[in-house]
Amino acid sequence: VSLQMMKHAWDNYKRYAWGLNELKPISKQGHSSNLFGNIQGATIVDALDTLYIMEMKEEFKEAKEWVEKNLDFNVNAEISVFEVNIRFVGGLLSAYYLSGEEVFRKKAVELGEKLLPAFNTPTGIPWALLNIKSGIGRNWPWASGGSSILAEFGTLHLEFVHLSHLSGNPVFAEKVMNIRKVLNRLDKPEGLYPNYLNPSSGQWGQHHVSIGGLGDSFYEYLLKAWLMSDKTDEDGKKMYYDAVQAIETHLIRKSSGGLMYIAEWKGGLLEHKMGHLTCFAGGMFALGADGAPSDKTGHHIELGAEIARTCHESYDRTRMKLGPEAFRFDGGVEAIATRQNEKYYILRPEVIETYMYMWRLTHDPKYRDWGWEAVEALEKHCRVDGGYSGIRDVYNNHESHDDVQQSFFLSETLKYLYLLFSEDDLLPFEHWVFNTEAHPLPVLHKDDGNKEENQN
Ligand code: DMJ
Repeated sequence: VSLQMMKHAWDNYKRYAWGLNELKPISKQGHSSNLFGNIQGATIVDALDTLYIMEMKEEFKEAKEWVEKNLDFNVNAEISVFEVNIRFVGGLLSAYYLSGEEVFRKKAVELGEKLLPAFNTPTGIPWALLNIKSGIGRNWPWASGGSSILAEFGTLHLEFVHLSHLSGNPVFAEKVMNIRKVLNRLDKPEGLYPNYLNPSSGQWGQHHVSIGGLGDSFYEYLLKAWLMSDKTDEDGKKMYYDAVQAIETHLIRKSSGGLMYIAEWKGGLLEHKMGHLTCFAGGMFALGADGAPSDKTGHHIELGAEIARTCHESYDRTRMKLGPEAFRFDGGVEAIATRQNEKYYILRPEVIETYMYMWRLTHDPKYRDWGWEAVEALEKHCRVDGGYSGIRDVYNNHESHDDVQQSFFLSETLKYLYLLFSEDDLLPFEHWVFNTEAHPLPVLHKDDGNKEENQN
């Protein structure tokens, strides 16, 4: 089924928005996001590995030809360093490792080089935004006193380690190792990492802590850096398990109805809200269970299972059986969105991602059942003639479509669904880690002298 869904999403993108970043499935035209400046083709690059894994050979070939002829980084554009890294660098790296086609390696390294000026700050903590022609960087104007964002500068590590591995140039890995060094020098309030860090002063901005938006994939990349290093990156390992300990003590709570959730922390006060983005943490806890210190393996699996259950409830308690952007545990509600501007669903993957990890790591059939419920809901409410669209209010009787087919729907949501219903030996966890946009990167085995090795 996910293959049919991929075909529908891809064919319509091809028909109405080919070469542009994303598809508007209702108006049947292209959608350009300023996150990628005027770099084009986000959906193509994000979808490459999904096409490959699903054995959509014709489509993969067309996509590869587009990359060869048209993917161009010599543009005067201000881009989001994080978004371009996870979608474009990540997508190209995976396409290279899966297919062995040199063009993807070349483009990934070329783009990596374009991103390097972002690190030209007093501390080496990179800017959020970068003009890839002039090399001038800056931060989001809304981010606490000129700060960089934890989930942005903390989500470069996997890709940059691979860029060094593939190019033979150590500079990429050095840049991300320095980020670790800066973080390790700083005092952390209650052992937690604030979402904001000033790249000039090297001091924390506002003390907001979140395992959802602004924080999320920083934690994910600590764990995955350790796994990707064939469990040699002891620093990454320690930082991850220490952070989880602090998260458990200060952020994880249980509602009176018995649902475990991860709250947000603002200068010591809890906001009893959990984002759809936070739901990825169920899969992360389960993935990290095996290496958990002092016999805590079962406990980390249990954390994953509880978060999966809560996120499933957030879907089940809506009219459309698709989860809201954020849900609350206060004012008499549990796992329900109460604010109108938190009721949307934009084809995000995190809940299905967690089902996939829980399935692989426990084989409890309920995770496939839950994934199937999501498939049915997507088909019923998000599928339209011209592709798949997000929904403005998942509690409503009638769909109001937002008219965007996000590129991560092809790279993540559909890939994780496909993996959920595949055998465990398709991209086995011993050999692959997924970047935060679901692009698989090979584990760099200790005895792995051969750069060209293809672990497919
Ligand atoms: C994706 O780009 C990535 O999963 C990122 O980590 C968070 N936001 C979207 C999906 O929701």
